[in-house]
Amino acid sequence: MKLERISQNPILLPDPASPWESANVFNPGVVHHNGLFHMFYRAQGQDWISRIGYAVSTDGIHWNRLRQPVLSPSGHPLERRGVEDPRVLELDGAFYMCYTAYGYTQAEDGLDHFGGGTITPMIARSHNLLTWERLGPLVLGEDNKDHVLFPRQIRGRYVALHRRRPQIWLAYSDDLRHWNPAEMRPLFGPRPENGWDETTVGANGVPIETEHGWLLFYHAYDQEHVYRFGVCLLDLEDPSRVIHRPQEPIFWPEELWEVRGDVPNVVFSCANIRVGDRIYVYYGGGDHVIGLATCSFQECLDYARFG
Ligand code: BMA
Repeated sequence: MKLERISQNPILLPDPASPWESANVFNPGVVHHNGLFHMFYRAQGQDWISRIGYAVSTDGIHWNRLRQPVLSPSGHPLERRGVEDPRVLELDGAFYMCYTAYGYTQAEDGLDHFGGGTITPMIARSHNLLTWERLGPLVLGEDNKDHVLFPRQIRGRYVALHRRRPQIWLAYSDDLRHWNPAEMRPLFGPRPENGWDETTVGANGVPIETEHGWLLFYHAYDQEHVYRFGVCLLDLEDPSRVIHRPQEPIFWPEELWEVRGDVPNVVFSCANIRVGDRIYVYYGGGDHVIGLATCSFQECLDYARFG
């Protein structure tokens, strides 16, 4: 099974006339709600700080962008270098955005120190998709990202995936604000003998609920730092149980704008949404532009079960 690009071209490009999205637009999260596709994407402009932009579409391919970002760094040292990689979903009647805060470590002298970067998994909530309220971090004081919420409670609790290098981990919460570190568990890690997912793995978009389990898209890179996507199936009521994890990747960089770019050989996805009988996988190419690849829902599920 392999994802198919909807075209040989990206679907969203940087805007040279914009101060905040002139350099790169990439790694979007997408929700399909009331017949509209809402896209939240990471953007970088002249100051090289990441902000989250917003665009809306009726077909998921052609977009109308908002001129201002919907989320910018808060001013807190943990976000001073940017807000990145939004994964967005609807849950219990509200919208949630899992994003990565990129910051400076502040030393005792109170000054920012450029050398030490902090990477913090944050969660924000919205009721209108445009104004976002920060709920707080999933965990503090460690390099942790690629976090995403499951789209419903499981056994009465909120569940998130996150990445403690080099593995994907699970976390549990009763209120989406407090995530007890003592309950965090590894889900799966890289497969050292397996080439494409030998080094590090992380979750892509919100897992898709199916009758056979949670369909999880994930990314991995190898020792050459080439990013690829895979899929697997998790138990519906106990997502710490991997039902099946196929050996082969389903997508990798091939187009020039994926192989080159701001960072070479990167496809990086924060959205895999089911629309009817298809899955739309939105991704950043080369940390520079946004592409779309799709597959049949049924074919993908069969591959995740038996591939
Ligand atoms: C990851 C994240 C992504 C990025 C990828 C490839 O660590 O920073 O935003 O797309 O690296 O550079």
